[in-house]
Amino acid sequence: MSQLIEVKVPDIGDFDAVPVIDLFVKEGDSIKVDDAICTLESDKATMDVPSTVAGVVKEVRVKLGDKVAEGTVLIKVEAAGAAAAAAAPASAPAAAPAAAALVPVPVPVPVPAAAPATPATAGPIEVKVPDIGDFSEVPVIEIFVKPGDTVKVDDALVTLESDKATMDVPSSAAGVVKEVKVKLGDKVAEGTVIVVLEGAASTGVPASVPAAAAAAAAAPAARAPAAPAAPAAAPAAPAAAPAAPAATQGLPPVPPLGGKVHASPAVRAYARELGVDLNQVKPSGPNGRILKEDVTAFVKAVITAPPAAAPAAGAALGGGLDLLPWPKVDFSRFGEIEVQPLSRIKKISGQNLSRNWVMIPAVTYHEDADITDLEAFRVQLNKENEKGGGAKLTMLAFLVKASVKALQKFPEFNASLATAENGEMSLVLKKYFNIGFAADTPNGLVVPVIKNADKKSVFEIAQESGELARQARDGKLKPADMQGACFTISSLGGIGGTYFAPIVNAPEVAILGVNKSTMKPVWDGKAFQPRLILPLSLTADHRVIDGALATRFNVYLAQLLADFRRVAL
Ligand code: CAO
Repeated sequence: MSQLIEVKVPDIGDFDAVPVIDLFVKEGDSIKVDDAICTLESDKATMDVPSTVAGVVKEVRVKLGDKVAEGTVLIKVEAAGAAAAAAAPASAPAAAPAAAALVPVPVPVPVPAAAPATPATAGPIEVKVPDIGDFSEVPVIEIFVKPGDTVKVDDALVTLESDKATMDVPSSAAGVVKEVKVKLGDKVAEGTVIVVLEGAASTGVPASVPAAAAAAAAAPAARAPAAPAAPAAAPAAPAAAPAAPAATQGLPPVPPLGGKVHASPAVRAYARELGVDLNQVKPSGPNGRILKEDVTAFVKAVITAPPAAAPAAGAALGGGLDLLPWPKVDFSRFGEIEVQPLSRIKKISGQNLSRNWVMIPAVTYHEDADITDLEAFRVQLNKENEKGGGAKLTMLAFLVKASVKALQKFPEFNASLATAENGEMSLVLKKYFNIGFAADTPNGLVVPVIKNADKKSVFEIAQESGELARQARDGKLKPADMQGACFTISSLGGIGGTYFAPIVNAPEVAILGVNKSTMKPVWDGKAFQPRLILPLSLTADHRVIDGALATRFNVYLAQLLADFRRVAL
C-alpha cells in the first residue's frame, strides 16, 4: 500500500488557535496540488490552505470549528504516483512544502500604518495600507466608511482581497472621515492612502493586517492564474441597485448551490453574531461577495417571512428543491480524459446562472423581426461612413436602441423585484435605461453595460459597445463597466443559430436573445417575398411579466426593427 502523506497547516504567522470555518474535502475525494483544503479565519483575515499533494484523501483530521496552528495535520492523502514523490518525499511529510505554498516570503511583521505615532493629534491624518508583504496590486473589494463617518481605532475601513486571502484594513486612528481616497476595484499596496481623518486622535497604536493574511496575500497565484478580467463583477450579476439584495432574499432560502462563500472577515463575524449561515445568503457584491447589507436583508426576510409549510408536505411535493447530489463519476474508467480548471469568471458566472435558473420562473417567447429594410439602411450608412472614417454600425447597436424604446413603452421590463422593509415584495421601476450585452471572451462570458442608452445615438452606442467588447476580450473591463444594467441583450447573431432560451440576468426581469438573420420566403398576400428575418428570443420572469405582456413587447420590438422610423416617434 502506498504511503499516506500528511498535509499540515503551513506557517500562518503568530496565530496558534485559528478556527477552521470551511472544509472543502472529505474522505475519498480526489484532490490536486493547490486545491483548497479548508478556510481558516482569524478575527481579521480569512485564508485558504491549499494542498501540497495530489491524490485521494484518506483521512480528514479536522472538523469545522477546530482550532489549528502551524503544523496541525489537516488531511492524509494517498498520493497520486509521481506527484506524491515530488510533493512530499516519504521521509518528509508535507509540512515544508505546505508552508512554501502559503508563505513564499518571510512573514512580514506588521508595521504601523502611516498614522503618526504621536498620540492625540487633532489635524488631518492619512490612514494608509500597512505592510501586506511584497504584494502591490491587491484589489479593494469592500469599503466600510464614507465621508462624515466617525471611526474608532481598529474599525475596519476597507477589505482587500488577493486570490488566497481576504483582509480588513483597520483604522490606526479615531476621528471623522474627511475623504475616502480609494474606490471599489482600486489596486493598492503598502502605503496607499485609504482615508483622511479629521479631528483625529491617534493612539499611536499601529494598524496592521495580520501577518498571516499579509503573507497569504503575498502568495503568488498558485492555482489557476487569475485572468486579467478576473476582478470583473460576476457576468451574470451586474451590481444590483440598492434594493436588489433584498429582491432575492425575500424568497424561501434555497440550498447552497455549491462553491464557497465569499465574504470578508467583518461580514463573517457579523453573520456569526446573528447566527446566519452564509450559504443561505444571496450575494450582491462584486465577484459574488456577500456584503453586510446582504446579511441584514437576509435576517429581515427570515423574520418577516410567513411560517414555512410543514416540511413533510413540502418534501413530498419536492419543496425546498429535493436535489440529488451531483453525480461523481470516474470518467477515466471509460477512456482518456484531461482535467481543466474552470476560469474564475466561469466559476462566478456559474453560481449566478444556477441561482437565476433555479429561482426565476422564466418563460422564453419567440418572435421573428423582418429587418430587410433595417439591414439595407445599416449597410448604406456603413458605406457612407467608410468614407468619413466613422464607427461601424452594428445590428447590436440598433437592437439596443429599439430595446430602450420598448422598455419605455413597457416599464415592467425595466424593473427589478425587491423586498420592502416589511417583507412585502415590490417592483422597483427604473427611470434610467442601461443596457447590458453578453460578450464572449476567452475567459468566459461577461456583460458590459451601456449606460443611459436612451440618451445616446445609434452611432454612439455602436462605438461604445465595440470599445466595451474589445476591453472585455482583453480582460480590461472594470467592475463599474458591468454594473447597473436594466435589461440584457445576448446576441449570437455573428455566430448563427435559430432560437435559444437565455437565462434572465437577475435582478433584471428579462433578457433578449438574438440569433443570425437569414433570408426567408414571407407571404405578402399574393406571393412569397424574400425577406431578411431576425429570430428574437425573449426570456422573462413570470413573477413580473405575463405571457401576454411578453408577447406584446416582442411584437412591438419586431415592429420597431421592421421600420426603424418608429423609434423616433
Ligand atoms: N444576423 C446576421 N449577422 C449578424 C448578426 C445577426 N443577428 N449579428 C451580427 N452579425 C454579423 C455582423 O454584421 C458581423 O458581420 P461583418 O463582419 O460582415 O460585418 C459578424 O456577424 C460578426 O459580428 P459580431 O458578433 O462580432 O459583432 P456584434 O457587434 O454583432 O456583437 C458581441 C458583439 C460582443 C455581442 C459579440 O461579439 C459576442 O460576443 N457575442 C456572443 C454573445 C454570447 O456569447 N451570448 C450567449 C450568452 S448565453 O450563453
